[in-house]
Amino acid sequence: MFSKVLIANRGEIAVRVIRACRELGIPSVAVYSDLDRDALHVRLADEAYALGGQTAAESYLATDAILAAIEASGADAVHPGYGFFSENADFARAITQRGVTFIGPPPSAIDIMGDKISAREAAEKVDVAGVPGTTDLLTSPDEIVAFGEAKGWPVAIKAAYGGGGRGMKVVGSADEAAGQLASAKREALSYFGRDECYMERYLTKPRHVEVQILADSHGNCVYLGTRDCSAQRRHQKLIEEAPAAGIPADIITAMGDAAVKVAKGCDYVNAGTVEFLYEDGGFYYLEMNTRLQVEHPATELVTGIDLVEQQLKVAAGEALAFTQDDIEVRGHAIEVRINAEDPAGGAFLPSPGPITALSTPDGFGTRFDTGYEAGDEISQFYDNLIGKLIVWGHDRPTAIARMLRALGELKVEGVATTIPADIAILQHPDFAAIQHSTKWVEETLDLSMVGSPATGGSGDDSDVKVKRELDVEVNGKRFSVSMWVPETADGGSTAPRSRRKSSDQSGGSGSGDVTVPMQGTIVKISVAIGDSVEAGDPIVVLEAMKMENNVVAEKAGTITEIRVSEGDSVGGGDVVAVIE
Ligand code: MV4
Repeated sequence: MFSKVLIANRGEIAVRVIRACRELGIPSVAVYSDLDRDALHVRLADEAYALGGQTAAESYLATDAILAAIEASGADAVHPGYGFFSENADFARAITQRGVTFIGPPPSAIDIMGDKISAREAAEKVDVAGVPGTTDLLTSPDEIVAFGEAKGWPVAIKAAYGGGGRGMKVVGSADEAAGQLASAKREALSYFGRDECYMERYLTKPRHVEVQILADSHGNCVYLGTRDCSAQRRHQKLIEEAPAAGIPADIITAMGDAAVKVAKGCDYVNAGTVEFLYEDGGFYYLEMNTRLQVEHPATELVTGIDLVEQQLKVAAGEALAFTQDDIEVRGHAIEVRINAEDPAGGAFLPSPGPITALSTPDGFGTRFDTGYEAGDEISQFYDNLIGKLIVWGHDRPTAIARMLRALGELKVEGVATTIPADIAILQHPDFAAIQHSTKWVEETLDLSMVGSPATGGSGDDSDVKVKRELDVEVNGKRFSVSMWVPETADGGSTAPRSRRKSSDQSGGSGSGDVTVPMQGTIVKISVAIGDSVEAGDPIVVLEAMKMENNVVAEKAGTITEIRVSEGDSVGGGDVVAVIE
């Protein structure tokens, strides 16, 4: 086993890995940016080294600073967590050359799965079917028309060197083929620097079902059941569950076998996830994620297998201590991601800032993984995951009820969170009946009743009110009351500042200048000059804090100016469009 493990990450996943190391008796080393000097992962690790810098690029992605920390600490292995260096084959090679173990897959497996066409070919080679389509690069819209007429519409055009759903275009009929192909190529070029595209049949109501696998360096590979991650918006998962419910046992077995074949086909070692689309009883391979995923705890709760412990053991060269027959999926687990985002009206605007109060749920079958404590700040420079609430129940309805109970106990103050949207999903009859698909949150779920937390009524900033909780006792009985008091009425206010500017959907008197709330990249322009818009209509999509955000109109009117193009970088406060 390793003598010291450096965790090249931050937040809840760094804490998760540090805990696994401690349980195995392995000293852990944290690294930290200037903003994370007092972060939980730094306090929990046995040693910690400064990387310097604030943004991810200046700190957790600064190869030289990480290599220096490895050198200084004498760590003999690095756990990359997820994101950052976790799927970076060059980083894995660089540390391996220094005699340090990368707690992850072989770099060659990362390379194969990092490129969509080679990932599709890797599955074809082991007879695992993707969505019907081609691995040939598209050269003309005529190919799309021929495919659509033969196999049926719609057809999806995907970027060969893309990922994460970016650059995917849907062609509904022959007359859209040329326009959508041109648009797909343009987007692929601007995001990925290459414009090659291929096509597949487009599935209109798929579920996102993924299989957790675990492989050692002795040729053993097992699957640890499925997860359903269909409850997502703009490719950000909101709720994940294990197992994927309502799928016949023989299909689950076939998916598991397919996942193991794909993993073995690329000589995989480590925990990994093979993604499928599931529709009308059929499943289609999509891609493989060559890392530990955010939603891994859902699998841990139904299998009893500690995935980080297993990652450390297989990276150290140990053989798996169990076979496929030993693995049993018991009961049902649900994970809810608690993000610092304001879901008011379905907008999901990032809500960075200090967490003024954090009180986490507990009780039977309840787990909360976080990297924050009250007083810590969610920085705009990193992802906005505050924590993950994971529950286990003996069946799915029990797990849903337990999650709703636990969410009721969870209190996060100072930042807006996704909790109201999570509750709306968990209480929805479609979710209970497993009638949701990957499109469901965006197309069916109604979040118009979800308001911003801790903001007062209408008006300008001079009468901003904040919510105050107060306990009172009346005739010996305890009551909790909420009061909305002017923000300025108490100097020691720790309540959040109003986010009205970006979240108020009701008013029509806002500014005609459409500004972005923070630095990021414009990934989509949703309007054209001359369009008439209502207050609350999406104008552009801004990618910031690793997620896509709708920037909405503050007032109704006509678009007279658009000052940005897709792919442009913008700073907080920049005007991107004008409404008159
Ligand atoms: C698809 C699809 C339907 N048909 N491919 C989006 C992300 C990328 N990794 C693959 N994605 C999709 N590919 C075909 N042929 C629907 C999606 C999709 C999706 C997939 C998984 C999870 C969420 C999704 C949300 C929208 C679309």
